Amino acid sequence: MKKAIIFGITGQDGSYLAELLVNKGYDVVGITRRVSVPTLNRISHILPKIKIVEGDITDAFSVSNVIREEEPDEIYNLAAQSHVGTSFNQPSLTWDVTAGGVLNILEAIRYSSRKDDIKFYQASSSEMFGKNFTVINGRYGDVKYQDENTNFVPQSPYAIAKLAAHHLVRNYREGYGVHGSCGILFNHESERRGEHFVTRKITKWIGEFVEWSSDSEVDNARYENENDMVRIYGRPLNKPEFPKLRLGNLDAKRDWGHAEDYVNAMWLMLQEETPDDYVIATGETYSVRDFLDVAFARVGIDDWSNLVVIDPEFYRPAEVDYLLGIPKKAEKQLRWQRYVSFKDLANRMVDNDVKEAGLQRPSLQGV
Ligand code: NDP
Ligand code: GDR
Repeated sequence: MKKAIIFGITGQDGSYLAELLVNKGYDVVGITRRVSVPTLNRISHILPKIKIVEGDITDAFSVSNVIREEEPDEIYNLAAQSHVGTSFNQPSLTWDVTAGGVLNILEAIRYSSRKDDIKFYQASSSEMFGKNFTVINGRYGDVKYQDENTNFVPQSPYAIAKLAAHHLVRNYREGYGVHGSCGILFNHESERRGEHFVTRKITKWIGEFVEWSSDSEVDNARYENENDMVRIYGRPLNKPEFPKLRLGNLDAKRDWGHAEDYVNAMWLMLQEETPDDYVIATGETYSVRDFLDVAFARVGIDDWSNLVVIDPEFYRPAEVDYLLGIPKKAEKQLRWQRYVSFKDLANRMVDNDVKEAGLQRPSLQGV
């Protein structure tokens, strides 16, 4: 039976990867950092089947200890300060975790007596391409895309830290023979996506808005007309208006897939004899505005313009305008493919958040 260590098991990808590996019969060891509130909710359903070890990726001793004691066959590093916007406000922390943490793992592998038995996966990012893309002249005009040959021009402290880590993996691969592969993953989302990333922020808001709207219908139905309310309460019962959805740049374009498809690519990379780097993406790009269109349409709202407010707070000092990844290398070499379309992704996320908002209703909880 193979054993895998996952750094970042409590995150979106960590939870899906842990499920995948458990289903494949792996012994899974997840590293979690000590925090004052529990962060295990995404993996609570598989906790009996995995082992949790406390550790922080910035602590070199805890990293090398766990690798020595657990003797893993595969190590997946998904741990990071992964929010691009936050990285502008906390660049130092982002650097320490997202770049320094990777160095700690690589050093532990380099000095391990089992160095040649360990395969390492690093979560690199399409953010490393930043504002760069490759252009080809297609039949219908120019096509802009990124693949393994596109140069990196990172646009944020997060992307710069990821790029440093990416080069460290290459350096340890070439210099010390570490079996390290990097997945250059484009944006991938899911029902488990963190609530501060734009897709989930949108679908979570929609869920709560739908719930609020249906609640006000109940309120309205309770009283046949305004006079009833005045008779009972002395005034019409106007619910406070639902706060608008506050967003930043709606024109940014991303290549969005589903996390479940993407964790499979991570595993496939580590089954290869030779370590390498792969772009994982859908080959399609949509703007934040497009995502809003699809997500609102799912709940029957065609015009969302009155529900969304542009708030400069959510603009970034430097933006990545355009991402469209070509995953040809992974499709050919790893036989990787994705199954969830952009529309299905948005619909699944909206359905989940509408359902979750409904479950929060006090009446349903019997509170
Ligand atoms: P999340 O933000 O959901 O998860 C990040 C994980 O890192 C969490 O488990 C978090 O733990 C953990 N972590 C943070 N700091 C530390 C630390 N100091 N020590 C140990 N663990 C730590 O990210 P995703 O699951 O979305 O992404 C996984 C990885 O892939 C990240 O590295 C991300 O940068 C990268 N990536 C993600 C993409 C995406 O679109 N999702 C695309 C490309 C790359 P805790 O729960 O305690 O906060
Ligand atoms: P990104 O994802 O920065 O691509 O990084 P995010 O969802 O944060 O932003 C995507 C785009 O939406 C714009 N945007 C907003 N973003 C957020 N978070 N909140 C808003 O209110 C908002 N309004 C507009 C952003 O400006 C941006 O253009 C994600 C992370 O998962 C990284 O860890 C990962 O490496 C990359 O994807 C690939």
